[in-house]
Order: sequence, then structure tokens, then C-alpha cells
Amino acid sequence: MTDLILALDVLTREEAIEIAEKTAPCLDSIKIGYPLVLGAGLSIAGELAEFGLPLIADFKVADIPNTNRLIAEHVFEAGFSAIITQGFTGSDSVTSCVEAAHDAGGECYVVAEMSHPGALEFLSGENAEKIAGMAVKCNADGIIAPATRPDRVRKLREIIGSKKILSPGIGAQGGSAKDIANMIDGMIVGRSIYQAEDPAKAAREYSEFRR
Ligand code: O7E
Repeated sequence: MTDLILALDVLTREEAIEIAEKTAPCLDSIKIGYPLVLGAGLSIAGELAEFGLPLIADFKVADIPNTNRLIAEHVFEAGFSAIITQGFTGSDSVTSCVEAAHDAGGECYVVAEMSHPGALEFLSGENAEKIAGMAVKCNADGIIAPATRPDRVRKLREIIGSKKILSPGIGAQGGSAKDIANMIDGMIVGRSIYQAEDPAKAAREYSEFRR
């Protein structure tokens, strides 16, 4: 299955609820992070959970093991189903997030390689491959890999085997759903849906790439 995950990076509760109402029937889950939570408060997670879709917490957690666990505990208490952590902090920090997620019955994904051009400075190539290998050893549920670089997704897939790959960078950042959908487990799409003139139509069009 390739899921369609909406990156709901709007800034207010009202916009978030409006877009979720329009698009939820075509989505498999919703990802929120700093833009919305800093604007609307963590309680927005409970409101969005009412749409009946899994909610992914994208705080790209990147701290020492104890702090990572404390953050993860808040996230799962707030109603999220999954958390995203950075991998460059090392295996003890990642393990802490994975364990907190699994203790709560949730999932943990590790950012291996990012989708923007600047990622090529530090967070790509050999470093990304090492992070992907480490994510497997730490028993993470999957990794984040860039839809803007399908060749890299292919390489990271060789390393992680059947673990999941969630991929941002489709649409606004130039990645193509058509090119990447059959290589990954989740397409993360933000602006191309929530900034579209007709978000419901845009979500429906992306949902056609689910398999
Ligand atoms: O470009 P958009 O508008 O489609 O949004 C993409 C979303 O994916 C946005 O929330 C951004 O923060 C996130 N993202 C990336 O764009 N690139 C990455 O490398 C990683 C993420 C991300 O979501 O990481 C955790 C999944």
C-alpha cells in the first residue's frame, strides 16, 4: 500500500479543520508539526483525531534519549499514532523514541535523508545510508526519504528492506507522485493539496497514485 499523507502545515485551527473536512475522504493519514501546533496548540491533535485518520507528529525530535522520551510521551498522550525523529542524534536517542512509541502502541519513523537541496550538504549520501541502517537496528517502523531523489529512495530501500518509507517532496518541491509511488509506502503532500484552489480535488488526484 502507498498511503496518501497530508502535511497539514497551515497556521490556524480554522484552516486546519476546513482543509481536513474537505480532504479527509481521500487521505490515509494527516501529518502535523510546528507550523500548526505552534499556531493552534497541541489540542488541535485531539480535534483532528475526530476525522478518524491516524495522526503523525512531525517534530523531527533531535535530543538526548531522556528528552526524546519525554517529548514522545506527550505526543502519544495527545492522540498521535506516530512520531518522527531525526536520526543524526545517534542510536541511543532514536531507540528512546522508538521504545516510547511502541510502549504507547504507536510507530516511530526516522529521518534518513531530507528532500530539500541543502540536505546534500550533510544529510545525504553515506550519512543517510548509515542512518537508514541504524533505524533498522533500532527497530524503527520506517524512514523518511526524499521524493525529490528517486534514485536515493531506491538505494535506501536496499538498506531497509521491508520497513516503511514515507516520502515528502512531491508537488511543490518538484517530486513526482507518478515516479515515486510504487517505491514507497507513504506519499507526504502538503502545499499541492492545502494551497490548491480546490483541495478536495487535489487530494483526490493524488489519491489516484495509491496502490
Ligand atoms: O513541500 P510540501 O508543502 O508538500 O510539504 C512537505 C512536508 O514534508 C512539510 O511538512 C515538510 O516539513 C516535510 N518534510 C519535507 O518536506 N522534507 C523532508 O525531508 C522531511 C519532511 C518531513 O516531513 O519529515 C518528516 C516526515
